[in-house]
Amino acid sequence: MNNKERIDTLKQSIIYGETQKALDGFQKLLKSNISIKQIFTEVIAKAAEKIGELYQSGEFFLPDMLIAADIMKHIMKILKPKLKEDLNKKFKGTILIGTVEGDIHEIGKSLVIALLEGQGFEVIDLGVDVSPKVFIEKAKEVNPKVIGLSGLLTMSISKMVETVNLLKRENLSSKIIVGGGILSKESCDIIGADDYAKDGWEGIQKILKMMESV
Ligand code: B12
Repeated sequence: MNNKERIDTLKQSIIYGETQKALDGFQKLLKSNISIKQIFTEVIAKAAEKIGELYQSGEFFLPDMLIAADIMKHIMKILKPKLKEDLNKKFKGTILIGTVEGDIHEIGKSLVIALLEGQGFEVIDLGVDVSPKVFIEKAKEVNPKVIGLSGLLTMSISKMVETVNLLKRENLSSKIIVGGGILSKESCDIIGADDYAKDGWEGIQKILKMMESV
């Protein structure tokens, strides 16, 4: 197998959720003369892009996306320290993300994080049940370009309102995006966030645009 075939095989096994095959293929690529940067740009970023397209076109469903995102997360864990130097050179900015206070749903947030990391963003995950105070303290400390609030419960909307109000009071330059099953454009307007994403892929597209405008 030549390098191009190795890259294509790994990409396909990530996209189609063949976990063991993907992890084996990744280890083989690490031992080859293919650079870490190439693995990142030609495998991970391309696979993330393709998964998003398949999901948007209705060929992929959530479980397909979740399995693929999990494989990418595994690979990124090993790749990230090796990539650090390259990533720092073309640093796109930090994203702070968490599920708001009172809400412990984390699957959607983890998926968004895996997709963002697959694209080479630096993501700080505050976890779940994150109080407005913790969002504000961390935002002041790291000055993220984008802050992502996740929430799946109806009551999470009022927590988002509270968090966004406090963040705005701090006059931070960060853009705020909200996401999670119950949200809509209308609730986003009520919350006062800059934008809303209905799913992870739309979130990535919107965050990319936000990054350009900050
Ligand atoms: C799994 C689940 C749980 C699990 C969570 C496990 C975990 N570790 O996350 C458990 C069992 C713990 C749970 C608990 C509860 N749950 Co629950 N849960 C669900 C369920 C079935 C799936 C949620 C899910 O993971 N979806 C898949 C992910 C991928 O979708 P997603 O989160 O929407 O994320 C996508 C987008 O929204 C977006 N996105 C999400 N976050 C973000 C953030 C940003 C920044 C961006 C850009 C995008 C983005 O991208 C993601 C990927 O595409 C839903 C029903 C449903 N079908 O949604 C109910 C649901 C959300 N739960 C519900 C409820 C009521 C509860 C409980 C109160 C139940 C109870 N009585 O104990 C508790 C609440 C606990 C708490 N305090 O949070 C209700 C909420 C109703 C409401 N409107 O308030 C739902 C809708 C079920 C229902 N129909 O009644 N739950």
